[in-house]
Amino acid sequence: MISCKAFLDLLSEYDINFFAGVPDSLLSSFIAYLTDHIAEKNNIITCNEGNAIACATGYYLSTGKPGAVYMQNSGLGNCINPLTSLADKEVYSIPMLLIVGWRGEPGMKDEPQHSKQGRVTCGMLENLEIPYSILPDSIAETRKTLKKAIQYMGKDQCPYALLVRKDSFESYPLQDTKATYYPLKREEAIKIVLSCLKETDVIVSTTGKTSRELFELRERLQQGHACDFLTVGSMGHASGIALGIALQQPSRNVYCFDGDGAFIMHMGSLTSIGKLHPSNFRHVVFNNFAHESVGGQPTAADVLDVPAIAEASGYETCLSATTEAEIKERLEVMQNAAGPSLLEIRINIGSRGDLSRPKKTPKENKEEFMNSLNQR
Ligand SMILES: Cc1ncc(C[n+]2csc(CCOP(=O)(O)OP(=O)(O)O)c2C)c(N)n1
Repeated sequence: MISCKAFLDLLSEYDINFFAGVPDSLLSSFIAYLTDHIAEKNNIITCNEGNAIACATGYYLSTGKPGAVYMQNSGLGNCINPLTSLADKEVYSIPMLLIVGWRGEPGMKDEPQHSKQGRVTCGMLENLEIPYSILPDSIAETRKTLKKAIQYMGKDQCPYALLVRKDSFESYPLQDTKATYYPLKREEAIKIVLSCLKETDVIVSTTGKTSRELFELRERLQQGHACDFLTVGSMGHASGIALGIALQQPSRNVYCFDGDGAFIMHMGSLTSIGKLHPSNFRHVVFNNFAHESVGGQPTAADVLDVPAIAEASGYETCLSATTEAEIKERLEVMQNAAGPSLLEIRINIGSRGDLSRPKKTPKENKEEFMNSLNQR
């Protein structure tokens, strides 16, 4: 294991002082350390990983120095286009250090949504012609690896990747949690929303702890899981999935349970929802202003007016709530109005330490869900 401070000091020795990216659980200590020690201007937590490649490109164009982009390997998909058509040496040739959390590394036990990505990560980098090394577990070896990366970026003027295995960094808990003081946590808020839904209402829930909590609550309430589609991967796409369902199943109410980080990651989805305008589409955004599932690093939600964004995108009813009474009252308003509609629920960060993971496989979830929509 290496210390976050030692790694950051080493990057600084090599004149890498700019960071952009989306948090990842394997990198959570290092990103927490950056969040606490680097000014926001030089550590941009971006909406998605492609945007981080763009920010690092802008940094390089204006300083002549490579920056670093951090991400989970699942974020590689979000940045293939800017990697091939912007940073690549056959296009603008922009050096940058990619720091990639290697979820699903072959031989390591991980969740189904990470296994495939873990297996193809090296192949993806090879196809993209991006050279890479695995981050060593001592700072002396890391120094040698970084030297090689810097030399490569200097000579070939293009991205170089460092793959980061599980437990590579010593633990560092985020200090600057930008504490909020709302009455509810996500799990409590989900429970209240569930109490206001009909048995036949469909839920498409987002990546991370939202889906895990929904699964556990359904178990505890003995409600079954057939109407819930748990989007365990593909962060930011729950609303698009819900749109696809809502348009084909106009007699069912379709709820998207989103997180602020996921909502922001593919906020463009709102334009399709506003334009296609399904009356049965109901968006619930559990806004804790953070990427809580992977370490609690802040999102940009503190400067956003989520209901106003939805309204400007063509949604009909757009509301915000913080208390149980407000949630119940505003959900009723939404349920009696034509959609698409959105309820932002402002919540406190936090979740149970013993939260488990869905016991059903994604394919079992899909089969049961399609049965409930009479498609099997
Ligand atoms: C493309 C992609 N990038 C990053 C991740 C890692 N990741 C999983 S959950 C999560 C945080 C989600 O934040 P938010 O939607 O605000 O929900 P919260 O965890 O706060 O409930 C992140 C960054 C991912 N799964 N996929």
